[in-house]
Amino acid sequence: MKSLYLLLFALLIIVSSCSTSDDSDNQPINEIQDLLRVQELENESHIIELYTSSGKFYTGYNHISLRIKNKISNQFETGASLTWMPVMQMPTMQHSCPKSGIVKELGKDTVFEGFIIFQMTNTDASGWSLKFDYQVNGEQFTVTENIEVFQHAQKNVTAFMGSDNTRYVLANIGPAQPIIGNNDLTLGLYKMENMMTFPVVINYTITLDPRMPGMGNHSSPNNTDLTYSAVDNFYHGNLTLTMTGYWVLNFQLLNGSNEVLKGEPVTDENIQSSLFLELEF
Ligand SMILES: [Cu+2]
Repeated sequence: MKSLYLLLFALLIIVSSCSTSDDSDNQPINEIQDLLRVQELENESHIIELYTSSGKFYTGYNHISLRIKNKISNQFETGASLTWMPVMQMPTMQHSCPKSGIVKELGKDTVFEGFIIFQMTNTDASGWSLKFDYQVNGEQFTVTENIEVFQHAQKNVTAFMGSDNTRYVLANIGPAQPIIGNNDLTLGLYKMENMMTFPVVINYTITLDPRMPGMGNHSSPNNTDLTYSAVDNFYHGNLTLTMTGYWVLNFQLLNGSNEVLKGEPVTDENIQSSLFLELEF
């Protein structure tokens, strides 16, 4: 009887250890954890899956992850080089918007990443299309489809004309999750060179004056002007938020010669700069 128990016990160990090792061997590594699928773009060869943290595209900065599924092998491509072109069709013309290149996500086998900054959209989310040109194993592919871009609740991006007669796009990149205290305010600044080209503007200065219009338009201490960083091609400064709620981030844009291109100081008479973004947390 005792030996029977021993035998059962031994079998139990073998079965459980087998199933454990099976589980870990077959467990697919979920490379898109915490992301939601926005859309798929399909041609004869591939399905390109687009992901964001919200599952939607919004006006402003969108960090986008994507995978390329091979329709014959049903596998995700691990090696590819991609470019993309977002285009908005307006009644009389079309234009693009600021965007990054597309690179392989660090530490991932099948996921690529980049960002797009949509500076506008139609109220029904229509108007934009997204085109990919990409290369897999030396072969060239392309795919284009309409995408939906929804209006963000806050003004998190602004397109404006500077006193130098240049059109600019300024966008809030981060913090994604603002906190009470010090925040690394990160902004993207781009020049509209033409309808399709939006290069990064370097070595300008963006002054910062955050205000709470709902509370006597008070500001906060220890804010710093934003300066350009060649590390990530964004502008950084300290944003102090003393409480939760609705804030207006008032800016002035200064060029390399410290000439003001857009925006005014906030005073008792002028409660808001003409160059501003909104933030609510
Ligand atoms: Cu447009």
